[in-house]
Amino acid sequence: MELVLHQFPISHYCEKVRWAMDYKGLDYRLQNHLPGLHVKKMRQMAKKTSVPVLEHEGRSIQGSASIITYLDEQFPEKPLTPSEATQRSAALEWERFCDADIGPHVRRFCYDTLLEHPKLVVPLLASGGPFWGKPFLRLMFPQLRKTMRRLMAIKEPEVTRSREKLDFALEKLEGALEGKQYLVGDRFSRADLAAASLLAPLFMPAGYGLEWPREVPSPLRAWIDEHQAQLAWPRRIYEMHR
Ligand SMILES: N[C@@H](CCC(=O)N[C@@H](CS)C(=O)NCC(=O)O)C(=O)O
Repeated sequence: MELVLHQFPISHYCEKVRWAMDYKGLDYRLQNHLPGLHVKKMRQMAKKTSVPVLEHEGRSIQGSASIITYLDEQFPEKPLTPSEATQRSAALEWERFCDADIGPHVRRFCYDTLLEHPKLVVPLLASGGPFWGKPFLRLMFPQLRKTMRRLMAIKEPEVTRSREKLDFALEKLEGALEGKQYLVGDRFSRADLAAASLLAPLFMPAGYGLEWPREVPSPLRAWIDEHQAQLAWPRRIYEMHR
């Protein structure tokens, strides 16, 4: 039966699942939602309002980590979860860290700059949606920006805290890798996939499937420029596995 991924093209948690499904070579359909207008549909399908949600054989699985576990159970070829117990828990622990300590901070940090540039951010938010999505979000933008800033606490001192969290996370990754190619063992796993996809908005890889802005304004631009060396590893993971 058909696999349907409910998603926002801009969402890095959705990219995590897109990548997992592409890596496994699965056939699936993307159901894109407009941020804000997704709430009702998600509530009908799952407990929370967040995307990604995967629909398959009458089941709805919400949350990128649960979806990857489900995919590995249902489609065991090209596993993303290591089979050996110690490596398996290490990979799951890395993924938990990336989901909690990278994903929300990348999002807050990026939106803090992008929400001040409606011409850049509206096309990203409306990407892949209905033809009226862009004019609709443009019209609603002042309210949308206010709501997004409130829901994701995109304000000081939280933005500064997120920047510190990202600095810490990049150092932690660097320390764990120490010249190795992968976070767990000697093969690509959900640990690397989680880290690279959740950091991806900071280096904007083509494989993500979003038309990234040509110019990124500062302070985001300045931070990205300063962190090029630390972003080289996730960039390479994209080049090799996406
Ligand atoms: N831990 C969740 C996080 C998902 C998440 O934060 N999704 C955001 C988009 S990046 C979302 O749907 N926000 C709107 C909402 O929660 O209603 C996962 O791994 O899937």
